[in-house]
Amino acid sequence: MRQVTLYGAGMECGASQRGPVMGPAALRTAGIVETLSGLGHMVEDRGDLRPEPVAGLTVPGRARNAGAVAGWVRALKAGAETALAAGELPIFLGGDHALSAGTVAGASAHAAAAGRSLFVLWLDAHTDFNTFATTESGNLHGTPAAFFCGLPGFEPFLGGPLETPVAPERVTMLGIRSVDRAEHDLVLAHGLRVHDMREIDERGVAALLAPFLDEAAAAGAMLHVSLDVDFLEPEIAPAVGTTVPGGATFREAHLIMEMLHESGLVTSMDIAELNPFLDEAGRTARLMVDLAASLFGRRVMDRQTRSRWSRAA
Ligand code: 6HN
Ligand code: MN
Ligand code: MN
Ligand code: MN
Repeated sequence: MRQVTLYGAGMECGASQRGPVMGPAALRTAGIVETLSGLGHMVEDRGDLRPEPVAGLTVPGRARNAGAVAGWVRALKAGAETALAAGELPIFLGGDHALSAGTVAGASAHAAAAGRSLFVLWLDAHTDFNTFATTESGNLHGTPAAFFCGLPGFEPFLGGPLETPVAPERVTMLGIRSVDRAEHDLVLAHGLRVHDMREIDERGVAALLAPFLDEAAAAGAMLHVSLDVDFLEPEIAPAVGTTVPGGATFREAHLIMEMLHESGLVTSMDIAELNPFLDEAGRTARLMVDLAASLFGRRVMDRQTRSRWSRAA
């Protein structure tokens, strides 16, 4: 049983299309509170966060809505730190993926204060590793991973440098199938563990995820999971503005969630990029809630074998 708290983060200033503002409402309508409560957790919906006002910010180059995004990043960083310090397991309901700049920064600040390391599992079609200098689109939802890994040039987000960057070798990305050219070179140079769809096809999600979870468990680490709707195959998850064909299947996604539950390691989570304006009668929102249910312990059969993770729930 976990103390789970939900925070709406209906930002869309980091994306190119309108609609993610409705993401938190759609996840609530799809029953996220009732579903997680029904699995035996203490669930509290804390409502929607609000961006902090950020004035007088000028940013050279292409980046769009930097001031508005910075306001959200600051509010989300504070929200994540407060929730984790209170011993809660926060789930942030997006909202575009720039929200993770704040949530992961908050989780890494908390982990550093607690003397623990932070591991990040990034489930996405994209690496979101652009910087203010490399972004081609200007959409800041393409940048959060570069920010929380401490790449330079992100001072507008917090009004100064990020003090507790995440070590790139503690970041595993799964589902990748769209990376910009400059972004690609940055990802390789910084040593993130990026598993593209081809690698999933060849080796399977379990073989890719298990060693990462083993390592996090051995380190006594915290684990943040960031789930972008476009990680999934668009045929099963159409409600996102940045669909890319060839995504993770229903079963691959559930298996990842089931392994995460079994690991007992997850300490915070984002559900990002849901755009209900593009959904088909709520089916993507319901799928996201079902995936969260798997992460929080829904299963068909109790396992007969012992978990491979010592801290298993
Ligand atoms: N997301 N690499 C593209 C860009 O605009 O920088 C796509 C970003 C997608 C962002 O999926 O959260
Ligand atoms: Mn993303
Ligand atoms: Mn994406
Ligand atoms: Mn990208």
